[in-house]
Amino acid sequence: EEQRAILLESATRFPTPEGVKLSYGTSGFRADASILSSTVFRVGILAALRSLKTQSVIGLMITASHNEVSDNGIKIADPSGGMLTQEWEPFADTLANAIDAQDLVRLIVEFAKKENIPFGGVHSAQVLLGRDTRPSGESLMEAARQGINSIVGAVAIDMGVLTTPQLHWMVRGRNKGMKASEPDYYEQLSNSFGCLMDLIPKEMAALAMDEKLTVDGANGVGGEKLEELKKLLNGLVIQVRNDGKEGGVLNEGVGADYVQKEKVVPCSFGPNDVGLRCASLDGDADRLVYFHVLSKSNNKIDLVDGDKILSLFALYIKEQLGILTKKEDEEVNNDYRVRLGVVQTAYANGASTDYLKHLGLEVIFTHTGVKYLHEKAAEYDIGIYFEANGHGTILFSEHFVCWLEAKKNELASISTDLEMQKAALRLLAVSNLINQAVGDALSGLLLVEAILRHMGWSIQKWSELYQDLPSRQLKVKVADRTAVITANAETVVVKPPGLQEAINAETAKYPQGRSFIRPSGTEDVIRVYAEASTQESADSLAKSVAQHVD
Ligand code: NG1
Ligand code: ZN
Repeated sequence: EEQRAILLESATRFPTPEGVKLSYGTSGFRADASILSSTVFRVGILAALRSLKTQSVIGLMITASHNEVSDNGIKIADPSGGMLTQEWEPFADTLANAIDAQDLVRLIVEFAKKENIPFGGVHSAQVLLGRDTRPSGESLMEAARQGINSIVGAVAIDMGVLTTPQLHWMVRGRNKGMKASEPDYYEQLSNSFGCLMDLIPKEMAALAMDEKLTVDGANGVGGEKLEELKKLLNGLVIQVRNDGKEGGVLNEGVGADYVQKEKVVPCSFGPNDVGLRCASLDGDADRLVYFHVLSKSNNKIDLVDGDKILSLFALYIKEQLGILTKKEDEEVNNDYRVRLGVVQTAYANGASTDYLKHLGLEVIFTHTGVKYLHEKAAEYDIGIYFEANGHGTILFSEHFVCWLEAKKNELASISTDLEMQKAALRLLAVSNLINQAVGDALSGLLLVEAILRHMGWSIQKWSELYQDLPSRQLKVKVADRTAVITANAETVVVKPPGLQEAINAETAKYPQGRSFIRPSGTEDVIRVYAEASTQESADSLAKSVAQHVD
């Protein structure tokens, strides 16, 4: 009863704006920041309930990632550090759209009963809060805090401005009983990066490599965090541009989303940067792409996207696994077959998929949205996933990490094969470096840098792993995007009838043609993707498919 009264009292302070219906999409709730406080307040309540239910630390991140600065959003990190369980998403929608305070309290009490959530302050709940650099973040943080505090026994811990992956990393770490403060994050990343650098083969270490990396911080949180991290790094010189301190606007003409979609240089990069190795982060630093400027005469770039980062990682991991599990050393017991899986979506460039399959790797496709990729990758000993837009990571199963630890010790005591020992150490260092909770531009960037050094490759050489097929993405505004239903990881339209046949007929007209459509999970549009042997054909294929959607 006391709980009910507190909830009712606080909820009346956060009325919902008229006529707004929100849904917890693949990236939580996102909208113009001005209409979000009641939603954020309610998600605060939900996070506290989730913490009570799981008896673990839960995370709340206030960000709208690569969207414009006037937008904001909120998403929940589950105890593992991953996204909120899909089973709770419908309830998130229900809560966000409750019409008034009474309705809200009724729904919460009902849900708590159904889920057996222990109310009444006997148990405690802990929610970690983080936000990106958006100006609206501060007041939304307060709304979230009030939501959390309206559940008896729940505590909100404000971690301030963070990247999305830092917050997820902290949630995961705390629940594993590890040290998981922001300095701990920098320490773990820089130490494991240092390990990888120390393990670079002598002949490669001797090569004169360009130590300098120039990073576009999207005028967001990633730039300032990278400034912290870089103080702890040896052998890598990082220059951050678009750090948000020189008056640039978040995500405006900058950032990974812009660079990947427009394939041009971001602001404050230009003709003088020809040949430099450059990277671009998105607004909350969970996406990473690389690029280099092609010529002094225009702003075109050679984009090295998520697919190519994935390919670089896959190549390196496969190489190290190959060394570790080779049969030559009689004394070493090699009965364990390591399962390595690579996860992509339909947006992966066809050339990348061909390349990965050619390496002999198992490539699996899932729906768009990192929660799907993450879930799939977690089924492997080592699961590598990336979206073409640069969101991804490498997951190591606990079982495999234990095996690696044991292997490392076994090798140190009996084997004379130094190379095998090094391979084990490298894989362990990668598992510590790369964020196990969610895709992380900062940890991804350090791994790319270490691998390029290991291979002795320039960005140009890396980019030549394969040649991207020309592609085009369009979006079509429709009255009802749910009218389109797809199957086979969104590559085939099953409804409305006849549409897939029309797409097939168009696609057949182009050499190496491939095209699919799907309803967006984050915007009110149908997305069209097309690939073909030339840019003109890709453009024209996308256009004609879009006409069938209209
Ligand atoms: P939707 O709007 O469902 O296409 C977009 C991205 C996803 C993912 C989510 C979450 C594309 C084509 N889609 O999803 O990859 O990043 O946003 O932010 O890039
Ligand atoms: Zn993001």
